[in-house]
Amino acid sequence: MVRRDRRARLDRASSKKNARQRSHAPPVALTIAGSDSSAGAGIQADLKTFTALGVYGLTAVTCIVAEVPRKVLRIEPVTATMVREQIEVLLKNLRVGAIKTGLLCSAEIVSVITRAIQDAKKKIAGSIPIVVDPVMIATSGDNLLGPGTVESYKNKLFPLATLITPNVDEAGLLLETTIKDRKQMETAAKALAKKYRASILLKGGHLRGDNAIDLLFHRDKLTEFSAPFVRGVETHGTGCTYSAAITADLASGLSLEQAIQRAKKFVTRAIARHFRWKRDFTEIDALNHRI
Ligand code: PXL
Repeated sequence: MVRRDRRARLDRASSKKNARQRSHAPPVALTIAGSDSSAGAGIQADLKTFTALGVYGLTAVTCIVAEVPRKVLRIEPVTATMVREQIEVLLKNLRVGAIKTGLLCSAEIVSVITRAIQDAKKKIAGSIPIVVDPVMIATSGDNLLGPGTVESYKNKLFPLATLITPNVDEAGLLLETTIKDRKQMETAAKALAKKYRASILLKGGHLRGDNAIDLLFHRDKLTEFSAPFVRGVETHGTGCTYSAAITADLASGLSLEQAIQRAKKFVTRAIARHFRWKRDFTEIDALNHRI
């Protein structure tokens, strides 16, 4: 009898120990973005990046895109109510360490996201870093936004952002100018930071120099992040991957500069170690998110 009691006690202790060993609570990040059927950009790229960087990824889907890297066939938005409810239920039930936004499709969706984040912020002590990747035009050149969406970004979502991550084309569109060199990048990053009272990471990859140079304007200080430009690779999803990596690192508690430095290395490596499939006379590339 005594021996059986002892056995039961040992069993209970050992199953508690096993449960403790099995359970793990990694940092959590939320992406509010579109679905890319080819899985190189959008929520698919974000989730792969979060996982590679040790962060548990949550998603609120804004729209569904039928596409392959050089061709967008169709974009279908999710209803605004559905977007709001995905965000609300996640922010209510999980401790989200950082949020990123990607493709948001329409002015109405930008509005509901802004409201859902504002409402959550009122309830949560401390602030959640918010990374806004202002996705406007696909690498293929396709316009991805409905009418009035850019205005909605400017008036509603940007003022909530911790960091905004435009490439030179998006920054040019926002400032109604063209950005052709490093000097103009500097002026544009400062102008956007002043206008929206957020930190700006202006990505210079589209300028196609020997190095892919990005400029961070944060707390009145300019910092450069540079990596050798990887040529000859189709870079669909690079922007999503970069901003997702920054978000993952912020969720893990890194400072903004540290997060960008690590994310830049991650995205450069994902491009350099890309996948390539050949079929008939075409090639399809994809970033490699495995580290
Ligand atoms: O790379 C921009 C982008 C972001 N998100 C989704 C996309 C694309 C480009 O096509 O489809 C869902």
